[in-house]
Amino acid sequence: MKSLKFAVIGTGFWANYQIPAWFTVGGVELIALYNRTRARADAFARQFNVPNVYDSIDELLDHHAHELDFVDIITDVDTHLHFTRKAAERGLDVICQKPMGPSLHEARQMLEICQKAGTRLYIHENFRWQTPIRAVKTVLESGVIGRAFKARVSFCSAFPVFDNQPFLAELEQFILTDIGSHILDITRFLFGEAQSIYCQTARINPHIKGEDVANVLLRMKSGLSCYVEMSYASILEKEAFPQTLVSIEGSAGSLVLTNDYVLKTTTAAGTTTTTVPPSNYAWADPAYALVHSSIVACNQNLLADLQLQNRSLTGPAETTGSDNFETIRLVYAAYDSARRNEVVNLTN
Ligand code: 89V
Repeated sequence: MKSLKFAVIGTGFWANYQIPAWFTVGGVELIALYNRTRARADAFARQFNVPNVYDSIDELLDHHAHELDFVDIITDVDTHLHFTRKAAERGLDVICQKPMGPSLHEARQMLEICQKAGTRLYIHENFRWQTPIRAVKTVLESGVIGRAFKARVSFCSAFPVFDNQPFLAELEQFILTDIGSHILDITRFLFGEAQSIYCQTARINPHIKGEDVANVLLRMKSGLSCYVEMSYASILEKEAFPQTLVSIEGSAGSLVLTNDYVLKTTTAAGTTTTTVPPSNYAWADPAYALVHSSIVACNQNLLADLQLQNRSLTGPAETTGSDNFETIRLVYAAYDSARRNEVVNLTN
């Protein structure tokens, strides 16, 4: 199968890992880079041997849209609609970094623009692709713990995330967009769709603009009750960054994904313990190894869909634009609930 040609839009922190992850997956050719600051793009071009560099998206597309198959947008959330529109208008398929958009309205516009242009929109949402989360889903679907009725999905950390991503400290809406877009997607991946949501938020860190704590209670359509907690203000005995810890109780047992990728399954027969660590890649940052390894799995899934010649077929992609719209809908419903201090019904 011929390699698909793509351009990377945005050469910031995550491009350091998205690009090598594409090279690990293979089957793609990186033709061009865009960054608003050309010097940053030049540095990436030298590092990754990319032939064409631009600080104008229009110039990049004027020169290369005819040969490109897709673009990989790895920019700040406020520019996702802009770059999605630019690519879709040239008939290019789009992979866009999470969170999908800075509002539900802009996320919906991204969907509509790509649908109108007949191009495919995918969201690079990789937490559901983490090895431990796939293992939790396998145990859950085996039926060994019976019908799940209660769960907790937890991302609580004191990791200095603003050191690598200073723009996060400027977001008026921080942890629900940055982490909620991840772990609410894990919740949907494990338990399906939600019918109601209640959320409380707080800002503990005085040096940031947005909330750094959010506690969310979901009632899923299955009847399961799920507590989804996220914090970058949690000073705990064991720093778990960037792990998402999960506990699920069912009618025949329970499972716990705890620190250091330990997965315990308990039934009347007792408790079995396994470890489900991520793959390691030489290009990954050890502090982010779990996240960086999931970039490869996510890119592999999206590439398999992009390679489908028959565009009318429903491909294997899990985090399509329309699927991830349901995740971002939970993010902004959580803000709505916190603002009103009310339960928000999602099934209208
Ligand atoms: O992957 C991300 O969205 C990052 C992190 C999880 C590190 O906060 O912003």
